[in-house]
Parts: sequence; C-alpha cells; structure tokens
Amino acid sequence: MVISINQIRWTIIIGLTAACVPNANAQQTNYDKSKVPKYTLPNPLVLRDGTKVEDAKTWSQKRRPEILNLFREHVYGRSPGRPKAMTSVTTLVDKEALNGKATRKEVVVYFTGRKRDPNMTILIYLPNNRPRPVPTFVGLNFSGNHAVHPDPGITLSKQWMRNRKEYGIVDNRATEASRGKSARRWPIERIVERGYALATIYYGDIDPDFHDGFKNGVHPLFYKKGQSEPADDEWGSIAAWAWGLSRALDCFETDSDIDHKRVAVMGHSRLGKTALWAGAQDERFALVISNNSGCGGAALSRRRFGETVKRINTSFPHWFCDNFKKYNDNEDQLPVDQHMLIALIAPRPVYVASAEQDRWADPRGEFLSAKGADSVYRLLGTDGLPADEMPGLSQPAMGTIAYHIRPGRHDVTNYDWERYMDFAERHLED
Ligand code: GTR
Repeated sequence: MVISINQIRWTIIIGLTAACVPNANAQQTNYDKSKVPKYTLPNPLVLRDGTKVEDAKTWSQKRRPEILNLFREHVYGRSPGRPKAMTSVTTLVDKEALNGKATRKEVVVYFTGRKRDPNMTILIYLPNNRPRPVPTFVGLNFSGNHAVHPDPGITLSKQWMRNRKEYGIVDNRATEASRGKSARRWPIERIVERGYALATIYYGDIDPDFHDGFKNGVHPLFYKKGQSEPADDEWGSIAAWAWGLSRALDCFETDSDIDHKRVAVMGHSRLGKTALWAGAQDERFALVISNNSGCGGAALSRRRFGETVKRINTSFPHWFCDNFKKYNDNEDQLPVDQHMLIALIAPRPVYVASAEQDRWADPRGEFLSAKGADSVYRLLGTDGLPADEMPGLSQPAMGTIAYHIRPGRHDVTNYDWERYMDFAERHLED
C-alpha cells in the first residue's frame, strides 16, 4: 500500500482535531465546586414588585401565577389547552398479562379527532390484586412502549426513533428485536405487586426528538394562519411532551380503572424536566418525580455546574422556547431559577433524585433547588424537605419534598423506583 504525503497530513490534522475537541469541551464544562460563581436566587416568596408573600392566598392568587407565567415566557414556552375534538379509543385489553398478575390495556389518543394527525398510544398495566380505580404512575418513555417490557402483546411502535443498533432500531424504526430493551428501567412486575398501575407513552408520539423546525409532532396542529414555527414565547419540545402528559390525564379522568386523583408523573433526564413542567402547570397531577433531570429540570441554572443553559440550548435548540436562548451565558438575568419550578408544584409531594456519577446534571444543584422550594412548601403548611444539608448516598430525605442521591450513573434503577413507591405510599394512600 502506498500512502501519499497528503494522506499523512490529513491523518495528522484529523487526529489533532479529534484530540482537541474533548479538551475544548472539558474546559467549557465546570466540574469544580470552587469555580461555581457567586449567585443570588430570586426569592420565591417575593413578588416582582417587591411585595412579600406572607400567606397561602397571596401565593396561590398572585405569586404562583406570576412565576408560572415567567416560566412560560422565558423557559418552556406557552402551550395550548386540550383540543375540543380530541378522542380516545381503547384498542386492546388483556386481563391475563404478566402471568395473570396484571391487565394490559392500550388507549390511542387522537389529539384532533382525526386519525391522520399525530396521535399517541398509552400503554397501561393495572394490578389485578387491587380493587379499581388504582393510583397510577405515568411517565413518557424513550424507546417506544414495546421497549418497556418483553411482553409480546405490546404493540410495536411505528414511529420515528433515533437509530440504535443495540436497541434493534433500524432505519429509524423499531423491530421485533427492540422489545423489552429498556425493561431494566421499568420494573413493571414490582409496580403492580406494590399495587400501582403504570401508564407509559413513547415521547416521540407527541414530538419526535430532533430539530426539524417544528414541522412534525403536535406543534403544527396549533399554528395560526401563516405560522410555520412557534413564536419566541411558544412551546418547544419539552412543553409539547408535558402537554401530552396532560392529555393522558384527560383520558384517565374518564377511565374507571385509574384513580385520576392519585396520578404520579415520573420522568428521567429530559423526560424528568418534562415531568416537572407537566406537574408544575397541571395541578391535577397529585405527585411529581424528577429522576436525574439536571439542567432545565431540577438543577439550578445559576450554578453553571456540568451542563449549562448555553450548552443545552446549543445541543438541543428545540427543547425550550426561543426566549430561553437569551440566557445563554447570562443566567443571572433569568427572572426565575429552577427552585421556583419545584415551588410551583407545592403543596403537592415532589421527589427529586440524583445519581453520584451524574455530574453533568449537577446533583448538588438538584438538591439546592429542592431545598430552595422549601419556604413555599412550609408557607402552605407542609413539612417541606427535612434536610438542611445534602444527605449521604442512599439516605433519602422524605417530607413533602423528597430528595435522594444514590451511587452510580445517570439512569433509572430499581432503587429509585422503590423509593418512589415508598413516597407514593406515604402520600397517595389513605
Ligand atoms: C443529555 C442532555 C441532558 C439530559 C440527557 C437525557 O444529552 O444534555 O440534559 O436531558 O441528555 O435526556 O438523556
């Protein structure tokens, strides 16, 4: 083989570039706690005009709507409500799923009532050992409903999915080999054994997770005449996913199997950000769980530790509303920080969970944010977060706000789920 000088030159250049990129990124990402800048968080209990919030009425009538509006305007964007023509159809019921321990259902939701428009399929497992209606965990999934359990009765998703060989996803579509590939993150047998139902939806049914200028997914269903993408203060993908969760709750209200007053919304990572925003806006969610949600989720933006506002807006320009980009490298100007997102959930129970190795999501920032909502929870007569300092590994602090950090990486583990069910038992059982 003859190698030309030019080939050698290019190899060196490519090699150097590859070697430099991770270093450049490493320099931009701060993982040093001594380099966290000094910052002042906005006080959730002071109105924008400087008035102190000293009672529950001022919180719920003035400050809560004010904060909600700020998050809509500057962070996630405004979303539409429930479409009038929305319909749902139960397409499948198997009372003998999981060896007779559960009933499996699938409900297809037609957002506009028209079959050709985007629609979502809710997969539901109900415990057979508990009288209905049952309290329910609802959460979006990353890889399709068929991936949460090897159960061959689950309908295989036909939606676009990011290619992933090890998940059996070929040409952006799931295959039979995709079944059960994320079952590790969804301990369905344990959930039904502990007496809860699980409802889950593929998030790509609502909006496929890539930046296409909002041509696919639910956004175009709501464009005004002549509009081709959301305005600066209108919903990005996270808000659309959260909107889908609220539409699932609309369906639960008419489903006699599900206790719609006892629905816990749970999500991991970008879907943890989504669960928080869904729970913050929609007070019908009785309990909210953020698993390793990080930047734009539970973690405080002002700490700029791990993933930053600029970084997330650059890697995922479609997740937040366009106004959020104004805060790239400019976090101190944000009229909110993420502790106020958690405060919006008050006085309903909220669980924030971190993982030790998940520094990208800033575990300490997640804890401080949960703690930062404590004053609102206490004003509303609850016990808030019973921890002044960050608890040690696997030592959950559980009040009406709960927090834990467990060993290991960015993931959802059985440990996480068991704690969420302990928390639900504490708050959702009579
Ligand atoms: C990462 C992103 C995080 C988190 C994560 C995920 O790439 O930077 O904010 O959302 O993806 O959702 O898995």
